[in-house]
Amino acid sequence: PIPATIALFEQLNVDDKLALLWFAYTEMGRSITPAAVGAARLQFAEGLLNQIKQMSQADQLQVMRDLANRADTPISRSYANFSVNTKLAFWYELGEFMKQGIVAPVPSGYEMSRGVQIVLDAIKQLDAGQQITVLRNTVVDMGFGDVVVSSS
Ligand code: 45D
Repeated sequence: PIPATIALFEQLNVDDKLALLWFAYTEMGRSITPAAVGAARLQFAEGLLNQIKQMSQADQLQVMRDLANRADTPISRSYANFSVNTKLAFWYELGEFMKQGIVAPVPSGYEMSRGVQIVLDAIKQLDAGQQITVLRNTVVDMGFGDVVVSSS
């Protein structure tokens, strides 16, 4: 079920990928404590996160689209150098920023597409460990450049 779920995710368009991450974060993020995500891990992502904080809302969204789209930008290149858990921690932190109003939110009336719903439902069927594996796989290939082979 894990490879199939990842394959479904890969078929989504960029905005649907962002939407899927967002709903996965809002629904599963509750069970992930910031302590588990680890301040130490976020240290590596801090420069990028601070840069994104300073941007206009339109640019913030563009950065996230570029990452999901694997566009060749300086930020996408920096992101590609993170370990997989730092990539997850980075997205988690962006989700927190969105909740706090520091990063542009998803519009309140936004409704997920059928494709997003299908992938979200597939993820919900998995156990917690499998869900994290799927999420790792969704974020690991984002950004631009060589994928760091590391499980840390
Ligand atoms: O207008 O280190 C749309 C542990 C279109 C422990 C949009 C772990 C319409 C060890 C695209 C919808 C295993 C716990 C707008 C780590 C529209 C460790 C915008 C794991 C505006 C790291 C959409 C951590 C946008 C885990 C902007 C599992 C969407 C972390 C943005 C999981 C979505 C984190 C964002 C997840 C989603 C974070 C920012 C799933 C963030 C998701």
